[in-house]
Amino acid sequence: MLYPQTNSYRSVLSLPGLWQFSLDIDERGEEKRWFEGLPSSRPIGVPGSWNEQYEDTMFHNGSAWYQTDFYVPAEWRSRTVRMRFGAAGYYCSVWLDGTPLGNHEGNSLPFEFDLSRRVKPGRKHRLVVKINNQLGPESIPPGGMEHVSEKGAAPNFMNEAISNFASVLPEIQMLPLLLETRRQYPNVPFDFLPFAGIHRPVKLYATAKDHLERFLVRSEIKRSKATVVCDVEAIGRATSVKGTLQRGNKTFATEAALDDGRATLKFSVPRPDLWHPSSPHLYQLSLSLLKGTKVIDEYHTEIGIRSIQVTDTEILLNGEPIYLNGACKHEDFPIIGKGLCEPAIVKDFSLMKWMGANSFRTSHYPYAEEQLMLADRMGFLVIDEMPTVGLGYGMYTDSILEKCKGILTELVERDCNHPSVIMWSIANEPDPFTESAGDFFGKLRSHAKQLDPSRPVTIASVHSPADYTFDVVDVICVNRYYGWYTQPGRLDVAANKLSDELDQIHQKHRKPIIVSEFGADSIAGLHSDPPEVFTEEYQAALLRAYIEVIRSKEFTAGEHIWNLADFKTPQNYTRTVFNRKGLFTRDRRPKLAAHVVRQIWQAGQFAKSEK
Ligand code: GCB
Repeated sequence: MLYPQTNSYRSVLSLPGLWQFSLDIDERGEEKRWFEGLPSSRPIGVPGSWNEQYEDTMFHNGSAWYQTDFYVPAEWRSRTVRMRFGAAGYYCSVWLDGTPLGNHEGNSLPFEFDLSRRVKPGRKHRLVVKINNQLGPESIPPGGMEHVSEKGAAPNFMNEAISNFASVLPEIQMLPLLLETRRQYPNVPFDFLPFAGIHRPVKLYATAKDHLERFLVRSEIKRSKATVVCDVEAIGRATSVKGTLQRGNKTFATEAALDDGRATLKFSVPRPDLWHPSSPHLYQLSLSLLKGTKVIDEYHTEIGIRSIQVTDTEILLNGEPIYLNGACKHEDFPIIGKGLCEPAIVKDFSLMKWMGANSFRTSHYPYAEEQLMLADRMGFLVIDEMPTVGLGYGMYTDSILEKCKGILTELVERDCNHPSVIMWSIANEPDPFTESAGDFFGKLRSHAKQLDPSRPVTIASVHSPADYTFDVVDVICVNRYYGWYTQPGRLDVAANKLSDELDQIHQKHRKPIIVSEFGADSIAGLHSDPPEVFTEEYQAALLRAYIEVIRSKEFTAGEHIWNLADFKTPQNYTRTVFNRKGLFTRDRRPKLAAHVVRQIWQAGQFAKSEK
């Protein structure tokens, strides 16, 4: 599924704006045939999550309906026309002119429908979308377990989690308590608001009947020469495909015949300008699809030439060690929630540059494609994460594995042409204590390798060295909160614990380690001397202490602070409306920690930053 674009052979019609919206409080919308048209409605902004647009939608847990009307241009007659949702969910059902188009499950990846036989120039079309955000024990991510366990249909995985933690880590007194408090509203086993709605643009696009369907790009670099390989798939009766790769005044061209709709283009690029965060060189790739000598479709994109490898202590980018410094993010902005807003993305990226960051993780789900486009251009290394957060506790079944494989396939297909994406993260903090975890994630890792042998695989883990998933990954990512959830106020003890644990993990597994989350909440404007928890000073001191420890190890490959900005969470008594571990407030004003970390990153303090 290619990202829609307008060029001489393709056109895109986007449907942003004020749609009509109605909550389906008693879940009778379908019975009342709302798919034919909403009887009453109020306006809602699309794209955007529904949560913060009205007071009564913030915690709405159930169905809601959207409606809009559109016309297609006259030139679209006898073209292939598709409707693509960048992301909407969690469960989404779509009707066009009162009849079903299809369904989709999941909140963060695109899906599309073929409308070629359904739309006609000159006719007004009505699009109706029903979204249900009730997560369950089989949704990815899971949720709503309280409701399920009442019916006895699934184990109460929170209780299981608590006893698992207690048996493996008896010293961590706080964790069971914390998990207990995560009986939160909405009741989800993760720490961000499960935003719902049509989060990303809905676009109609038209192509020729015979068209380019997808292409995968990879590069092989040997000495001072690169070979860029592009596997192309086309639909219809085209005969060949031509490609050009261009940067500055250098252009490389090649052509291949299609065999059963497939062709492989190979570009030889001597002395390539390699992509790197400090010099994110991009090449313009243009593909033309031909029937005989006639061009019938075209697609233009940017690619980067770079390689990524892993040793037992380092990540190598273009053969040189690279150290990741940055922050994890969320798709979370005031009012728009998870909704796509390009200015907000630009703002975050500019803040990350201001700090001297070179990377981030898409915690805890795939971000909008526009974020990756910007990462390619601005030079950020991205750990691209699946929406598999809060997994475990009775979920390691064949059917959930198949679902996860499907999600991973969609993710790799969507993102694998981005040079910024250097690693796949196949989960955040799954329950890792049973062999079934090792088996489940082992299979998911093999699937990732089948889809894309060129990138390392990781899992962001929160648990102790007794973690089955450490065997499965290429790079170990650990999320650690000593000095916050445990040893509060004791940064000296916390630093020692972190240091000892990192040594132990590396000794046992001999893989590079990224500390993929660490941080402390701070309420902007709250100060103390000596630093106490929740103050800006404590947050800054904790981050400094961690960075010093992490950089003192020769086997660490990165540090990702939790989080770039404060973000909205479900309600529970450990959160004051937001998770406040942001370097910036939710409206992106810097806290003391942002200045302190910026100084460390910009000034290249501590050994590793010189890498
Ligand atoms: C974690 C989770 C993240 C939470 C964070 C916290 O380990 O991965 O989703 O928000 O801790 O602040 O507790």
